[in-house]
Amino acid sequence: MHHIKVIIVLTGLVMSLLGCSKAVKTTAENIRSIESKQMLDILHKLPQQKQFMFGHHDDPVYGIGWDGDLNRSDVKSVCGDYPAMMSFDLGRMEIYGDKTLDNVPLDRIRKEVIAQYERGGMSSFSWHVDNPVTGKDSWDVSDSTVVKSILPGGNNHDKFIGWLDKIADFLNSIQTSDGVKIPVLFRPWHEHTGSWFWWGKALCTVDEYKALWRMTYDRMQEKGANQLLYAYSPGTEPKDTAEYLERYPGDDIVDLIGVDAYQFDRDTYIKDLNNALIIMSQVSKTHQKAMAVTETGYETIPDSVWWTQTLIPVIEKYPISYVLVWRNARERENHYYAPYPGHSSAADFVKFYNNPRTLFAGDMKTNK
Ligand code: BMA
Repeated sequence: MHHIKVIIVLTGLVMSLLGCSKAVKTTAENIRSIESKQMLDILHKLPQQKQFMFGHHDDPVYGIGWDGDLNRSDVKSVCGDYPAMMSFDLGRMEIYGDKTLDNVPLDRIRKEVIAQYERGGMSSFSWHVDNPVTGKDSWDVSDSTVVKSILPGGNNHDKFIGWLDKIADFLNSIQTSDGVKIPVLFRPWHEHTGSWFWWGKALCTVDEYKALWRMTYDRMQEKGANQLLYAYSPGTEPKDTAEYLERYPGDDIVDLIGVDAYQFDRDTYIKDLNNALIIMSQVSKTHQKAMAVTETGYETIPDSVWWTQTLIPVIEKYPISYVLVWRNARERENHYYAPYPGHSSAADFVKFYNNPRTLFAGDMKTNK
């Protein structure tokens, strides 16, 4: 099974080397590192091959019944391989300096991103950043002037630039032994079409939100973090392309467009995810951006055939580069989105793994 996948991936690579695949246009091309452009090429190529990566948040750092073990992953324990895409969160590292809001040491994340790159996989970063005005968390929406106050000219601008610098310094420190900065997907200011984060829709104007992105991007560039690709990740609220793009910060900034969508009620999930993916397929085409299901899942997966009977039938219709499920919390009861050994959906997940369309880390080696 995985031989087939490797052949398909290899064929795609040869085709792009021969220049047979369509060139990816981006106005930002000259300000991305060689490695990040290679990563972007792969993100564009996979859907042309009708394949997508499977992703899992905080996959190799903790899971159900374990914390911090080396060479461990609930996904690997179930199917034998790591996800092709891993995501991590930078939240509260701007305060703690050495760990994230979910108590993951930054040194460990650095090691895992390097290991993931060396095995041919990819990593992505979200940022559940604290509220810089109140000192509370990302979910503190008590004040609707926070975004304005951190923009240029605002009272908290300098403080926030200091936070951005900490993010840039950390991402810049993730390097191979040859000193190459490892390309990663940066996905800040996510789910902004809802109003549960301090940068959400009801908490700032369209222009303020776009300026927040521009400031973030410009600071990262000033700090030399040209190994970053950028993902724009609304929720399922937008009903059409105009709404999806209402706060889009610009083609010169964004490399990948996404959606964060969780299942509560099955019919609603299927309908909302389809709607979002239809909209994104149009935007992806007209703006020439890669697209992905940047966060999804069904908490505790209380449906033993969810992977093959709900998730795959929806996503396989669209040109996504990856689908990523959220974390398997070790410190919170019933907050997990990937199976672990003995879970009722484990057998179905192995079927999902064996589907020729899904890519795990071992399928990506030829892409490096
Ligand atoms: C949320 C939850 C929180 C976590 C945050 C950042 O969706 O999982 O428990 O702190 O993501 O990882």
